[in-house]
Amino acid sequence: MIPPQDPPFTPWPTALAEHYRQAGYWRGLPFPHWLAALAERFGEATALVCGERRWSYRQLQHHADTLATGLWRLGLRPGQRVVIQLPNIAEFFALFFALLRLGVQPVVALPAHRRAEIGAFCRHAEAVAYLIPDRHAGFDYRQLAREVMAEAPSVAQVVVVGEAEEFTPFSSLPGTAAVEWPTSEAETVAFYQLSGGSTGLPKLIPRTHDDYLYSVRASAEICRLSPHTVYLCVLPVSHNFPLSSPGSLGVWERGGTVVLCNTPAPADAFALIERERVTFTALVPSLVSTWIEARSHSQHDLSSLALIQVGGAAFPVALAAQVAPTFGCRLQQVFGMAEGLVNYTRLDDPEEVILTTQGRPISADDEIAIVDDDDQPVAPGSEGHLLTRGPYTLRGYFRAASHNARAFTQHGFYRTGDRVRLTATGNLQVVGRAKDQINRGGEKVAAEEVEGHLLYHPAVADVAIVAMPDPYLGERSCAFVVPGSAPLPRRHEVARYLRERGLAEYKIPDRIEAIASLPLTAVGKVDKAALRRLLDPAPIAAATHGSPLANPRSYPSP
Ligand code: OOB
Repeated sequence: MIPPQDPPFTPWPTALAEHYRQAGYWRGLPFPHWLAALAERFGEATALVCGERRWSYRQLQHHADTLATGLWRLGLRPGQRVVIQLPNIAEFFALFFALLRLGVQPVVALPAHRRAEIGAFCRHAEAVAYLIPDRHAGFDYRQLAREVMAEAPSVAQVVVVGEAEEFTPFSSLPGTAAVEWPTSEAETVAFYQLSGGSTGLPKLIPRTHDDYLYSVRASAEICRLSPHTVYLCVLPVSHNFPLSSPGSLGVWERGGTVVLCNTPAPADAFALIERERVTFTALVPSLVSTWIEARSHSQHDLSSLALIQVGGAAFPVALAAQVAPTFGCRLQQVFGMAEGLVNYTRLDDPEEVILTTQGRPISADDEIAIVDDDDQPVAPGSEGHLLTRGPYTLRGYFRAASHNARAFTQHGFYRTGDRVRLTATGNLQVVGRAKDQINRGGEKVAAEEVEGHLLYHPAVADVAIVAMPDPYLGERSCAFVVPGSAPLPRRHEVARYLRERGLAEYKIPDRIEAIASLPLTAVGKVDKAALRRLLDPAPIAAATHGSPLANPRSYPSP
């Protein structure tokens, strides 16, 4: 049996949990049993395509089992946590399911994360191992692993897919020794998603077997997936959107095929769509722009595409309207969060709903409240803060008691930080955000985290980071800096400084502005709305570094 959970996991209240079971949402099925049932049911069908490799459902399960044996031999034990940071390659799933088989809880990082993020995840989760590629998109993850090990003493093992150097090669793991697998309880934590965050500290989102698999099953139903579905996974494989909404897991739930695309270039994605007769994919809005632009000079046959999902960031109506005509397929908007709640427009919704709203929740038991600053419900149709609770929305972050006190109401509603309105058709429209975050083409930047790093710079006396509108990414970030005694550093110097501190590239401010002092609100907080008003509305070009999409080294993520 798996040892008891860390007390900081906040379970659902007993009565609600019972209701979710009675309603058939939670089925008591842990991931390893789920995968075994799929292998039984869909056996020789193709589950996964990665380059020239094709794994059947049975092979996927076999890889997971043999790897679990190897991880056990390496000393991994149930209840431990492991940070996994892999790009869109088959080994991600083999290792993810192997860890779940062992009852070890993966913490799924994004390939773009660097020392500051990975070090913080490893320390916070007390991770015992770190699983990486050798190199990806020009970056050497083994060097990162050395730095992480130096600052996260719990990390005793590093497993490398590829050239391992001093670490454990992935290729040495598979074993056949019979190991008595532990039984995971379906209502316990299966793995941790990462929060987009709005504070300086990393936050881990516990996802249970029961709650996650419910969201996967219901999403696959809403999207009408079938054994004929061929899904192109082009967003980072571990992110909640391409993993479970319905994503790779939803495709497997229905016996379909997942095709992994490991580069952000539209030409590569188009070639895979043509070769594999892809029917379905998920994109962020900035990637939609890139694809539409690339489509005009591409000869690829994309006629197999039946559905494109778009989510992760605000999606302008004018852009949404171009999807169906350009790709000859249906559009679905998705408004979700790694914390749980996912909304979809439905496939048979009127065009107006699909183009202008972000849909409605998965579950009849997703409770939605739209409230004012005093937590009072707003008038129907008015804008307000979105609060939610339900059968797959977390009740508390991992080991974050004081943050949890603010992030949830006393009745267990999660404060999403999003501002929404409910339309007359019963759909949500995301109209803005109250959380102190920049949504940079779907990549979430917590302002406070970056401000915290910048305050260490000797020339920075004070700093505040705000979002500025961007025609391509939706938003970019601008740092207003109150210079200290030294002159204000130039943007590339700031970028170099933040890189040296180990911050992911997408968090580096796109623009730096000097300001004599930061404006304050009546209650003495930095007035970010006033700072946003100071920004030149003209799009900035020369001052910025490349977008994650234009830059082949990094990936867009929702
Ligand atoms: C998805 O998950 P996260 O955790 O990276 O980010 C969640 C946040 C939301 O709270 C919201 O602020 C923003 O991303 N967001 C959207 C949006 N979808 C997400 N803002 C406007 N319009 C949308 N359609 O991004 C995510 C997780 C599962 C499915 C889809 C997206």
